[in-house]
Amino acid sequence: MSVVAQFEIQHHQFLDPQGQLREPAPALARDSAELLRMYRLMTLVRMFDAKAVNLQRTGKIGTYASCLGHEATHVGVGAAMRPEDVLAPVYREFGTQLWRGVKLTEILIYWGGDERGCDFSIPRQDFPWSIPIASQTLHAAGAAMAFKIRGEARCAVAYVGDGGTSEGAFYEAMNLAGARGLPVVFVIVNNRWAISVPIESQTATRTLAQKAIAAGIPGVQVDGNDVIAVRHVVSDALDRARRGGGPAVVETLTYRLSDHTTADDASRYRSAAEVSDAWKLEPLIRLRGYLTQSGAWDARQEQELKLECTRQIEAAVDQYFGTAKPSTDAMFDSLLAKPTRSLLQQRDIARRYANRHGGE
Ligand SMILES: Cc1ncc(C[n+]2csc(CCOP(=O)(O)OP(=O)(O)O)c2C)c(N)n1
Ligand SMILES: [Mg+2]
Repeated sequence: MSVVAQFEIQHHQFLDPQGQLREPAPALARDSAELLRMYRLMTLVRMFDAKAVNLQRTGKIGTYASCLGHEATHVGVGAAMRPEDVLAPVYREFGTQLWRGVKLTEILIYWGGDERGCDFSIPRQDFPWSIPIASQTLHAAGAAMAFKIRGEARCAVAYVGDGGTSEGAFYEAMNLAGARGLPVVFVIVNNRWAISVPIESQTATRTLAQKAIAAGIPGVQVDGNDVIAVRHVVSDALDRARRGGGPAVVETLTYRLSDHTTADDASRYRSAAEVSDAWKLEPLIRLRGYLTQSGAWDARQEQELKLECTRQIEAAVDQYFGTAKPSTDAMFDSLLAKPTRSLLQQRDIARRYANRHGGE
């Protein structure tokens, strides 16, 4: 007998839950200007998320998927990417999108049920939100294949949830990326739950990162509530991919502090004790603690930031309320470059229906 393959999965954390820095830490840990930029966006994400839940509760938007607790992962990944890269999100990752230039109003328009919310003014080449879980990993692998064929120094980043890693599409995307050495990074957001299915029932694997090994690509795990670690590890993976070193999988360990969506009641399947334990690890307190201890942040700045975020959010909500409704054509026109005959027939039926009902 001989051993023909062995592997190990590394776990990275620099900021512990108390906001203490573990050494050796990357240079980013001393760059307060950049850390503050990330902290500001994480705070905006947290506050906008709460507003979006309230807008759903008052009937102003449709079902909404909160990202409460995921802020460090989402902002860390956004900050690691370059503008020319391409993001293939699922449905929670607007923190990454905001870093890349998507507008708060566009996010509200999308969750208000309007396709135009996916037509981001910036970044034009990012993929829209994806509700079918894991399908976006294939889109990202396809985009990465195009970059490689064209000789462009760009990368694709695909998000996938812990639940999404059980889908065939995820394995197919990793396999293609590995076989062709594509410049794509798959970020698995392991928030421990796939609606009501806990990670323990989802898979028997010890880590989700090790799923990469079967595709011949490196997998690494990171504390997803530590924005320094997320950004550092994803930057490394992207740099390698950009230099022709091939794909990577990064598993970020975090927790979904909210319900799955506004249509869910998580208290029916998980304990209050588990959730309150998870709050002790959440990402904002941790980064704020570190910034405060290093003298880069204080209570007055915190208060001003919250006021500024409130102003920004209110302006975005006003703009959303002031956006004219789409015509019924919009949902058909954004589907295919060359609509099929049956799609055109459906568009006509919708037009007649809208005319009869005064555009409602
Ligand atoms: C292909 C597909 N199957 C089933 C669903 C229904 N569904 C919506 S969310 C979800 C769970 C996803 O969990 P996870 O991948 O962990 O992502 P999270 O919601 O935790 O971010 C499922 C099964 C879906 N959207 N798409
Ligand atoms: Mg999940």
